[in-house]
Amino acid sequence: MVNIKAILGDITKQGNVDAIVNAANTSLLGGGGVDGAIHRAAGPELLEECRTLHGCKTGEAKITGAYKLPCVYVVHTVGPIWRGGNSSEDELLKNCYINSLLVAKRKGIRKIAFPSISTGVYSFPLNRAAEIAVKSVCDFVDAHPEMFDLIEWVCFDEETLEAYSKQIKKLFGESKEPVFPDDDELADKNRITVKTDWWKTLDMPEKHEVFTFKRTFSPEQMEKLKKGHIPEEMEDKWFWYMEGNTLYAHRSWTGFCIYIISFSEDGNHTVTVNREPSQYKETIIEKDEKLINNLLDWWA
Ligand code: AR6
Repeated sequence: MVNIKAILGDITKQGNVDAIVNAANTSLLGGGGVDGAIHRAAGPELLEECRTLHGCKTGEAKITGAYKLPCVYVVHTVGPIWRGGNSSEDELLKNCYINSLLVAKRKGIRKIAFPSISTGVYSFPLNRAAEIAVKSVCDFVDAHPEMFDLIEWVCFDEETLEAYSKQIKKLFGESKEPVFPDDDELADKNRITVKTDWWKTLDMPEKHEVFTFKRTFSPEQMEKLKKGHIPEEMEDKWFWYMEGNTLYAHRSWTGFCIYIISFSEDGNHTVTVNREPSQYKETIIEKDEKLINNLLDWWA
């Protein structure tokens, strides 16, 4: 399932995606805003390649290499200039997103980052642009659910982040802790398949405990566990993911994996408890066992 999110940042610094999208102009020969930043970071070869494309119409998209940028491709799309709303601006903005995704798809791109197209120099009202952007991407993803792993907006300021986050929450719902929604459909929408290379796990400290506990899981519960979970805010929240039959449970953004649970087919599972030495003084196995069972009730 695709992970759709908005983050605060500079799109030229995104190394976790295969492609970034440029909010260009019809000449494709560079400009200000995010376009200028992308050309500066990519180096002059990007302009060289853009010259061979002979421009791009509003709402359409073309693709180039990324040169010195940390990703592989740049998709160039041309957003509409805001002229009051009666000049097909909405439709053209929607086309930017759809055509960018189609062009990316043809190159086998699975992770892509967008800027907030048209809301800078081109003056498209921010909330309206965010609504169209997120809706267009969601419709595309609904029609092609297996095509992308990550589609994100890299927002340059808080106001833009807020606008896109609001729309994403509206369409995808907000994942809540510690009670997972009863409604299965909503619960599934909030789940993304967590990838193990999204963060760094620190080496296990010398002091750690190991114990076993008994519990059985239905195949459906196992499937849910296998998807993993990342809360929207990472600070002081649980997140987990599975690799093979082993579940890694982290809390917050620290690199320490607190519980490593190796599931065994005979129902006797092994837990390794991993304390971050400065935060946890001692391990009381009964307490850990209780907590793990509570967490598994919630996660499975
Ligand atoms: N990373 C992410 N977002 C950025 C960055 C960055 N490094 N820099 C700016 N933004 P704009 P448009 C944000 O004006 O409205 C150019 O001259 C910015 O804060 O770049 O589609 C082109 O050549 C805003 O939220 O694009 C065209 O002539 C968003 O990116 C024209 O501007 C879009 O702002 C296109 O105008």
